[in-house]
Order: sequence, then C-alpha cells, then structure tokens
Amino acid sequence: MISDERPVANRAPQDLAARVLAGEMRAAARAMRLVDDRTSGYLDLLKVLYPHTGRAWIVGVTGTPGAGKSTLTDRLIEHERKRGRRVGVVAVDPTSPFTGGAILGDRIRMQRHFLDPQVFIRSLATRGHLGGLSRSAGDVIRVLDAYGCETIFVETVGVGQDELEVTRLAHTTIVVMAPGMGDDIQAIKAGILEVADVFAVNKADRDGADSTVRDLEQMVAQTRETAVAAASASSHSAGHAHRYAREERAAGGPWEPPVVKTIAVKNDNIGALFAACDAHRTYLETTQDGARKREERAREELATIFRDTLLTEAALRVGEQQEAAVARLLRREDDPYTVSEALVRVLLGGGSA
Ligand SMILES: Nc1nc2c(ncn2[C@@H]2O[C@H](COP(=O)(O)OP(=O)(O)OP(=O)(O)O)[C@@H](O)[C@H]2O)c(=O)[nH]1
Ligand SMILES: [Mg+2]
Repeated sequence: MISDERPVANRAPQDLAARVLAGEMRAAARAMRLVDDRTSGYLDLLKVLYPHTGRAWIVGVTGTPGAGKSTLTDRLIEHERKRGRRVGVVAVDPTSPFTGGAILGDRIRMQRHFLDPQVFIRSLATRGHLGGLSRSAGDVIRVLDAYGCETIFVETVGVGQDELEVTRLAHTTIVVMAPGMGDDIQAIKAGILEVADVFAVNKADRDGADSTVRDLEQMVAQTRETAVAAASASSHSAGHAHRYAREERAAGGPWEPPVVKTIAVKNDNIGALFAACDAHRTYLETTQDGARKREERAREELATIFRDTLLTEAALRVGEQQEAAVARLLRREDDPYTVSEALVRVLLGGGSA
C-alpha cells in the first residue's frame, strides 16, 4: 500500500492519541492507518482511545449494489452537518483494493464533503485485513468515535458474510433497496432482513416503488406474526398470542422496521428517513429490548476482538506445530480433531502436540 504520510511506528501512541482527542484531523488519519495496518503500537493507541469512545451513533447503510447507498449517505451527511454534528464515514469497498473502482465512485459522490473539516471519510477495502474486515472496521470506527465524530455512517454492500458482520457494528442499520428488485427481496430475506432497522426504498422516482414498499411491509408483518405465533405455541394458552402482541406494544417493543420511500438524487424525503433512524435510536436508548440489543453489541464486540487476539496468540505459540501436523494429516497418521485438541492443550500450557 502506498502511504502519503511519514511512518508512525516510532511515535508514542499516547502522543498520537492526545492529538486525536484534541481533534487534529491529520492525527486521526494517521491513527486510522496505523490501526488498519496494525503497525506496532496500534493496540496501545486503541487502549488509550477506548475510554473516549461510546458517544458516537453508528448508522449502517447497506443493501443491493447500485441501490443508491452512497448518494443517500451523501444526503444523510448533509442532514447531520446541518444539525452541526461532526460526521465520520467508513465506506467498505466491495471491489478489489487494486482496481479502486468503487472507492473512487464513493469519493466522487461524497466529494463535496471532502473539504469540510467536520466530515471524515475513510474507505476500507474488503480484503487484506489481518484480523478480518469487521475487526478492522470496528477499530477504525472507534478512532472516529474518539476523534469526536457524533454520527458515523458505515456503507457496505450487503452481499457477503463479512459485510453483514460489519453491519452488526452499527446501532441503526438502513437497508437500501431500489424498485424492481423482487427477486432480490427473496434473496436477501434470510440475511439482510434480520439486520434491517429501517428500510429505504430509494429511486422512488422509478416505476414499481410502491410495490417494493408493499413487499417489504408484508415481510415485516410476516415476521411479527411469526413471533406472535411462536409466543402462542410456547404458552399453550388461548388468547396468549393477542395478549403477547398487546403487551409487547405497550412495552414499546419489539421494533418493527419502517419502510421509507426516498429519491436520493433529488434530496426527497431524506428528513423522513432520518426521522425513522432517530426513532430507532430513541427506541434503543429507552426500551428493554434496546438494552438487550446494546448488550448483544457489547458481547459481539468483545467476541470479535477476543477471537482475533486468541488466533494471533495461537499462531505465535503453536504455528509451527500446526504446520508440522499438516504433514501428519496428509500421511493420515492423525486426524484434525485430535490435533486441534492437542494444540489447544499446548496453548493452555498442559501438553505437547
Ligand atoms: N433515478 C434515481 N437514481 C438514483 C437515485 N439515487 C441514486 N441514483 C443513481 O444510482 C446510481 C448508483 O448510485 P450509488 O449511490 O453509487 O449507489 P450505491 O448503492 O452506493 O452503489 P454501489 O456502492 O456501487 O453498490 C448513480 O448513478 C446515482 O446517481 C434516485 O433516487 N433516483
Ligand atoms: Mg456506494
């Protein structure tokens, strides 16, 4: 990777962190590169920054390719800037880091914000992250959060498992669809529906927007009915399902993703989209269901970092033995289950592989 800045490895992480916290843009840029490249000292930097994180509202923008995610994000940035907020953007590029195609496209679509010192845009390639995409994206988001970005947009194409995992970093996720994607709705049902907090049916200036809205609303209703039916089946009591539905509503939950029509290119209905996102934020902050989701996020944050730390440590300690075991597997002298258990024992200091 070509770097346009001086190396940072020799800088004390504390100094860099202090400059990030003071709101120095160049320091934030440097910190993000350090974190993404995992240059030595990056963990110390993250440890110093972490206590200053947790204030940003992280909004995921995902959906099918070309649905208008970047154009919409550009409008949402504008909306937040009008409220005087400092904004961060992490654009996860679906293409190869060598073509730079989509990164360039996103830059062009958001370029009017590039000169605004209160908007920080960072692109991440899908591949080439040592601890996985979602770990890298999470670390970059934490730097933006510490730097003082109040709202952070994360744009991903919701196709692969990696990208879906990145979506889990968000507090509120907008799934962007365009009209005439009936088959896509079927295809994404499994993955994207469960991460959607708000649906945007963008390109509402095109035919078929209303029927896409209907399809999505039907899906949301089906999900609700399934939940009610499940509650009813588990209680075996007549009338429980209705009571369940009533109580859930009275308790303010569960959240049902609203469907909002937008025309990003004409800045049409962006306020309504943002109002839906704001309502979701309030829901997260004020309901029990929201508290559960916050807990789930914290659990996943720790699990991602713990898994990565464990694998890094394991590679250091038993990497060679793991390699040696491959030869034994090839000769069929061993099975991978026994080998893995033995490696874990070595790792925990209780034996040899
Ligand atoms: N007609 C119409 N076109 C739109 C609208 N919003 C975006 N577009 C156009 O759709 C094309 C794709 O928009 P992008 O914002 O790049 O879409 P994207 O989802 O970010 O695309 P990828 O990141 O490549 O997946 C561009 O040519 C936009 O100008 C809209 O509301 N109506
Ligand atoms: Mg885009």
